Amino acid sequence: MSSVADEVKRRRTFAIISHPDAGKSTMTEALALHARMISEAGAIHGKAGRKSTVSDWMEMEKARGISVSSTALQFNYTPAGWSDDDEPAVINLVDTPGHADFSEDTYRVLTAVDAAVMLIDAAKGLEPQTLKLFQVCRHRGIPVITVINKWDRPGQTPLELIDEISERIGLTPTPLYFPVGIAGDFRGLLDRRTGRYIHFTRTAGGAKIAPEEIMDAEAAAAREGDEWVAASEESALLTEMGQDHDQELFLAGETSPMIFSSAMLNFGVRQLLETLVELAPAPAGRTDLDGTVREPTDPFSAVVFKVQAGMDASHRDRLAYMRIVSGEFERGMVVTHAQTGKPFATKYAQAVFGRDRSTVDTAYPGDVVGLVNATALAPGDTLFNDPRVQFPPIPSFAPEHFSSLRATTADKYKQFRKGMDQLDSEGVVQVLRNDLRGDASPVLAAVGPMQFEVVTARLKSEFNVDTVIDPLGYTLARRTDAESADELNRQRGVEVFTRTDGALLALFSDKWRLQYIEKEHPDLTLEPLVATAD
Ligand SMILES: Nc1nc2c(ncn2[C@@H]2O[C@H](COP(=O)(O)OP(=O)(O)OP(=O)(O)O)[C@@H](O)[C@H]2O)c(=O)[nH]1
Ligand SMILES: [Mg+2]
Repeated sequence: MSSVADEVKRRRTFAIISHPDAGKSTMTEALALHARMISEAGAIHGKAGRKSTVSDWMEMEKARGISVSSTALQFNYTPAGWSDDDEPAVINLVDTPGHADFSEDTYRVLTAVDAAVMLIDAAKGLEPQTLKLFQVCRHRGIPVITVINKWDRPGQTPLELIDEISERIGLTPTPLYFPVGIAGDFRGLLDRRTGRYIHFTRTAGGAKIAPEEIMDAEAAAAREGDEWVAASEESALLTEMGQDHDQELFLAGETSPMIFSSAMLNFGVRQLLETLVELAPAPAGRTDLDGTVREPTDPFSAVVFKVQAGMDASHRDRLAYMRIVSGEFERGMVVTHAQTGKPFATKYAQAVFGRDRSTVDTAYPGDVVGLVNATALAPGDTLFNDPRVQFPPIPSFAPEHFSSLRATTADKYKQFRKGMDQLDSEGVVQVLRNDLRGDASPVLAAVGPMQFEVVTARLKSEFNVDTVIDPLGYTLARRTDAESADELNRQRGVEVFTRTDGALLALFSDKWRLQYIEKEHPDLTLEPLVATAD
């Protein structure tokens, strides 16, 4: 039997993050292909080429081609240089949605991983969400590996992209591999640490692993001519500027190893996977509410970072995703739920691979495990075996969009109510209620309006209820108390609600209204909600 310490050493747990459309789900799929978890990229091939990826399984995601929810995948991978006797590396990967409206989900994932892979579209460079996410990673001390993706399409030059990141983010890229061929003419990668050249060959539709030929500099120069010379010179320039990989600086968040890729053609994907195994940190301890660090080899503990239902049309169960922080997990073990102090049985524990799942019997720090029908669990919760531990909660974002929701027919009230409770507990939106509006038309509070579309789409597909959304004229919320509620309700442009967690929220039409009321009634309780990640 291997020890917990050995198991920890071979695990890597990371999120793939980026501005929308940089290729996260395509890269996730490419990584799974390289680990031979799927035999072809593009799970469904339609006329228009790839239709969906292993991580985008919700109807709305398939229809729109965007990810609206994060998805976890676990797989084993044996890097090229490892022998068959070595236990493979265990990869826990979470594909996140790029759209800002779903950034709360992405943020929760970032509280549960040890590293992040940041994708950047070679043509677009830094985009608004890229900047925000880099800041979140810095703030949380998450080391970042940067991937310049879509190198098969025309884009900026490598040095332009590197400069942009250094200057605007203050993070120094240290490319491990340098592209040979300009963006749009992707021939291969110069491995800057060995000086060798990796030439890729395209496969039909990029469905299979791209064959590689590895050669020395002389053979590369003979084959690629000026393109090789240009790559070598630019790489030498980076070395002169001190932009070579340094593990300590990477872990300290000062530098970021960089790779160039085409997730669509499967170029640079093996290099990313091996970089993750070689350089990304293994699971580390986590600081609890008292400031004590729970080390990976301590008794079992885990954090819940996501709750999601409706994965399977035939059984609408609810899955709570926990990331194991410490100790060995054995299915069936009875642990304690820190928030309630109650025992929690883990009979139905599953490893997840997109929408597929399989029973998991043992798991270790870094692993993401799904607990089925864990209705008591919410994002941010802690599970443990003695000694007791509780990790800090995940702050929820301050909503800025508010709409009322109602079913179009009265006869489906029960399903409507059930569906709302479900989506509320997952944190898809926050649900607010007051006596005036009644239970039939709760108010939904969201970070971005696309969350409302997810609500209507899921109420339809999972609960068979047609609903309509009516945007309300409120733009910001403050936490208040029972003493202040009456006065606030008398004010124009203000309405008080109870959130499901019991908090009283006052909604305001705009900040001027809020400022005016604060000035006129300085005695009222009006506290800002926990700020967003920025
Ligand atoms: N040419 C080219 N297209 C790519 C590459 N990677 C992804 N794409 C395409 O870019 C589009 C977006 O890809 P996704 O993988 O869905 O992007 P994403 O980052 O997951 O998007 P969100 O989850 O919505 O943020 C799709 O049409 C992909 O086929 C690449 O390396 N080269
Ligand atoms: Mg995606």
